[in-house]
Amino acid sequence: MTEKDFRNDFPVFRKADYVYLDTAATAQRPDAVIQAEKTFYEKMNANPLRGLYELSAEATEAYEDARKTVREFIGADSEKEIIFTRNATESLNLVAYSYGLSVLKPGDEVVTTVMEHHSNMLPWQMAAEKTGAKLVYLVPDKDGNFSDDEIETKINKNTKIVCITHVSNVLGCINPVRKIADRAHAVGAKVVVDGAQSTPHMKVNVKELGADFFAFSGHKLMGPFGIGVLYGKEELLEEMPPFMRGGEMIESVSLNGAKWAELPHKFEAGTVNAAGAYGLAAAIKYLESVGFDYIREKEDRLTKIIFEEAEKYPYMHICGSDDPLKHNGIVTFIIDDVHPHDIASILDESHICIRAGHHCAEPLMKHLGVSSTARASLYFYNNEKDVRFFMEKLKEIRRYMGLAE
Ligand code: C6P
Repeated sequence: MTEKDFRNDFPVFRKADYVYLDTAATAQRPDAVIQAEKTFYEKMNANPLRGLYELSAEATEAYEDARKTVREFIGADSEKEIIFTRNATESLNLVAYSYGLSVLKPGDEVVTTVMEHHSNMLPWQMAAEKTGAKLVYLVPDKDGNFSDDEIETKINKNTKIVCITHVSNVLGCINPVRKIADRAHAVGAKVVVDGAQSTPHMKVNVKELGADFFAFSGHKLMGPFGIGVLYGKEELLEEMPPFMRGGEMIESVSLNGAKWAELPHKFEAGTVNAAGAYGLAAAIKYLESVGFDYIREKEDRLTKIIFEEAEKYPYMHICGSDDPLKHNGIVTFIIDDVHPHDIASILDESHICIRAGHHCAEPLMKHLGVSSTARASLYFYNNEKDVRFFMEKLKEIRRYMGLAE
């Protein structure tokens, strides 16, 4: 595939030649997204869904058009199934509070995995604690795979909800969501998918995945901060009580109660982030113009280079699969005798941005037998120069720390 240089679309890369390897935390924003948010505030700024004047109608139209773009992006049936939230975390909390607390009873089981981000674990711990349901964890092997036996045994007639990340933010593995969803549906359970790390990198179709709920954040796919999405099947959302209560989520209110607004507004209490939604739609259009084939090919090629270089460096140990093509552009690693925070700080001196710590996945760290790790995560705007420079600097770190090379 021909190498395209998208870096020029990003103001941050025009400012300085950052080696930005932290897209799994948040992506850089292209001009198209920054400009879209600016355009919203310059040309259509008014409180949407409320005003009876033209400007407010324009803001409403921009907001609802963005919902349509999101619906098409993830292959949902109806705009009623697309709820705008602040981020994936809020989307997952919405499901746990609204659906989880309504359906779970003592003795029921919620199945999740040891590799979940805290955002798809803590809401379920809360729901289990409040309802007397039990949390059951699927345990992956070192590559991040779940055995058939693990899936068949732990997802059983007691299971009411299965919550799984589509792509791990640490191991980079793509989980077999469809297979797990089929098993969950066979026992009558619903499936909640955390798509925070998949939507920026691959074409997602919520129906093909078998997701009953699917959550993601705008900022990880180059959209603005503060806008996220929850997809939910219409029939489930219809039955669920609101998560938050206040303005715009009602049809009528009396001193004794209220009648909720139609979907999706029932779940969007208060003034909505219309500029964020407009920016998110611009991000989706930009992402689609880059193309998922290009993104996959580029990330795989660059990940392979990191793995080849790591082979020559005995002090570096990569978590997860030995196959670079199973990492979805995420390379989490440790270097013998060097704390991951030192790795990140030393690389920062060369304008290389990586993340270090537990990546909001402490139980997974424990499972891997480490307390923290360093992580480089790639996107299509990275290039061969980035990854070669990163590996060159990485190999100097032990010497820098006064350790044997
Ligand atoms: N992971 C990372 O560096 P929010 O913060 O709501 O936008 O996304 C939460 C979230 C949920 N699920 C997964 C799989 C994630 O990776 C994240 C965010 C970032 O890995 C920040 S901790």
